[in-house]
Amino acid sequence: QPRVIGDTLEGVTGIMPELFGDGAYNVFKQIDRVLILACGTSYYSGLTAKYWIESVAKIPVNVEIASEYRYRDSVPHPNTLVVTISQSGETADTLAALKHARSLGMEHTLTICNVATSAMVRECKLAYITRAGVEVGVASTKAFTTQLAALFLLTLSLAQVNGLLSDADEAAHLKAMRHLPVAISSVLALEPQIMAWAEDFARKENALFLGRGMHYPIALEGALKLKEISYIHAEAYPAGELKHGPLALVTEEMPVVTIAPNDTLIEKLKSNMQEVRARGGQLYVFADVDSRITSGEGLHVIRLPEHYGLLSPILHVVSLQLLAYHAALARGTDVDKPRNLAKSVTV
Ligand code: F1P
Repeated sequence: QPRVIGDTLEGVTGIMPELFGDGAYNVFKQIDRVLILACGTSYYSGLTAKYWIESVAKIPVNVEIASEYRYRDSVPHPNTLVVTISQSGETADTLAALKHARSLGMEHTLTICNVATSAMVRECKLAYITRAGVEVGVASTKAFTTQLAALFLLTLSLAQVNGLLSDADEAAHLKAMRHLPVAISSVLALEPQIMAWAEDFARKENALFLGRGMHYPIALEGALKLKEISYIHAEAYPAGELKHGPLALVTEEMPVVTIAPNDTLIEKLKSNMQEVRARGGQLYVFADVDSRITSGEGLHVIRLPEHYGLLSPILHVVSLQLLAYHAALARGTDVDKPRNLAKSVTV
């Protein structure tokens, strides 16, 4: 992942709409809404981008599960940038959703895709080709992190066109992005600790994942990875939603993975963690270097080495991918070819 993120950012010397193709400036200037269409893991990268685009570029974003979108009477908005996200670029549901959006009169289309020759790239006017290379396994991993890198560039480009990105901000964001390969390498170095946790998970049949804000989609992706490759039933919730139902599931048998970077939501998250502890649930917390959370009875903590601000989802998801991977290995499932799944779903 450090290498493919570096490759994806190769040649990016500044933030500019043209990173997404000729004519992107004119399109970005016209649009005042974003509609993201994707399936599976790619849908979760879209959900993460919603947090980024709304907070940095101040443009409202709607993220739709592509397999459902065309079955709803949605209200089209002409000045919408339709963004499809797809590792393969061949996912039938995402292509059908794109065509449906166009049939409703939304003509500004952009894809974030890994395959330059794919149907998705041919169908969209604008494109950013990530450089994830071929995924060895069926479950998306490096495709997800490179999609996020591309979506962050999109966020900054939209902000720039809207006059919301100062030169100093641009330089700071680019510096942080270029440091991602090093930062991801230091997350990968946590593998022995994550492996020890995975041994516990491998003996369970259920797990909960909690996140808040832009780490909620990362919790969803962590739960999906665990389901896909280890077949452990996992659900993800925004941590504040616990008390509205899922808390009923928490017992001593329930591992609860919590993504807890030291951001503005940390105090709220700590009180959600307390709700779990009070019911005897086992907390497995991915904190970061600054989070003031220490291990104790029923509370296990791994610290990511750097606090990474807006790009923190890209680091945190790698730790969750490793957790799923080692839980699957410990259970003896085939991590590359999960039962019943196909690499690209073209029907
Ligand atoms: C979408 C997706 C993947 C998942 C699996 C099935 O594919 O749901 O996220 O890992 O491979 O397809 P894509 O549109 O991103 O190629």
